[in-house]
Amino acid sequence: MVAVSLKPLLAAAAGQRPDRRPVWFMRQAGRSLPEYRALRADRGMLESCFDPAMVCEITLQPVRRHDTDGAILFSDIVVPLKAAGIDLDIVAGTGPVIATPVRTVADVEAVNRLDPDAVGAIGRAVSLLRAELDPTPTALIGFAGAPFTLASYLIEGGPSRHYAHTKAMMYGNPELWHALMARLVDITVTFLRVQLEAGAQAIQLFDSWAGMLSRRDYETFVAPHSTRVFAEVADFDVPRIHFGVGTGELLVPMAQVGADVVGVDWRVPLDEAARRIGPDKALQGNLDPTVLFAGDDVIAEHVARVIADADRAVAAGARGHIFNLGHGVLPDTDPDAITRTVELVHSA
Ligand code: 1CP
Repeated sequence: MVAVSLKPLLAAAAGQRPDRRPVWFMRQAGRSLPEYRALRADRGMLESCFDPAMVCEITLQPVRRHDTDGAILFSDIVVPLKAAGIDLDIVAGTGPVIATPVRTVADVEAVNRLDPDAVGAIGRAVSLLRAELDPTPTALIGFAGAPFTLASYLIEGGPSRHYAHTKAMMYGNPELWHALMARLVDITVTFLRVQLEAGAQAIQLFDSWAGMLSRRDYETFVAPHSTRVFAEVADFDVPRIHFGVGTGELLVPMAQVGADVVGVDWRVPLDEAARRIGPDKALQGNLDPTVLFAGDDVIAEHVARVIADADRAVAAGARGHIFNLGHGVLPDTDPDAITRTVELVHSA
């Protein structure tokens, strides 16, 4: 029997040495691409997220253009909340906006379970994508927002700087906090399972704003819930990636909630991240997204440094490296800078 070799991203996550270093970019699908802006010109964001053909096409755009090893499903972390009946919109230039912020017992009790059929369109998009991607080296990554980051949008009502209402509930009414988090775990697990059952080959749980918390608060108010998310999808044999911004102080507990791959932002060099996390986790990251604005020579220098840091991390026991940015592609990024970055990573 001929051994079927894993796609590079899956191989790196599994501790094998793929023939090319896998690379993809958070927010690679979206406003940095003129073909995305053209397609979205007359279609709302949420409307697009529930249209399987649109999701498939937008997910594939950056893969075709940049030859990335990961295709991140085009969706949003608030899509399962919308499908569970929460009145919200994704507003251009702002992000998710919740009609009635969730702050009281009655508000929390109104957060319902997610019926898998309500995200059936996302499952159908995943199936379409698998058919397109199976002959290629690119793996399909499904995702969800982690309970804390979802809670922050629900409680604040939208993007926030200080997370004052979120932390006020966490500290002031821990019982209500944990009740809300438990409901968000259920929604997140359903959303991820729909993607996994349809064929997602890896999943990423975005706890984008967890870096606002101290380690102690993370361990008390967040870790048990994120642990349950990973545990309830553990029957699928796919790499589980976990990422947040500004989480240098949280790398240890975030690595312990059940991820195989830890995403690291640009603040902590990957060899230092590996030292903190310990062996046997793969690392993902961590080029500063603003470097893509600094010209080819600077990009080459920073890509080489990230790769050298990653190689030291692997030599010290990290399971593998998936190249990515330390956070999402900024909307004004020149798409050619992204393409050149992929070429640099693949030729390193
Ligand atoms: O390539 C991709 O990554 C596209 C798919 C994708 C993903 C993985 C989108 C499309 N959103 C997300 C996840 C997401 N959404 C996160 C986690 C990743 C991260 O930290 O960046 C978060 C925090 C959100 C919430 C959100 N949705 C924001 C951020 C608001 C804030 O608090 O600063 C925004 C701006 C959105 C809207 C959105 N989501 C996605 C796109 C392409 C857009 C822009 C919508 C548009 O085109 O008008």
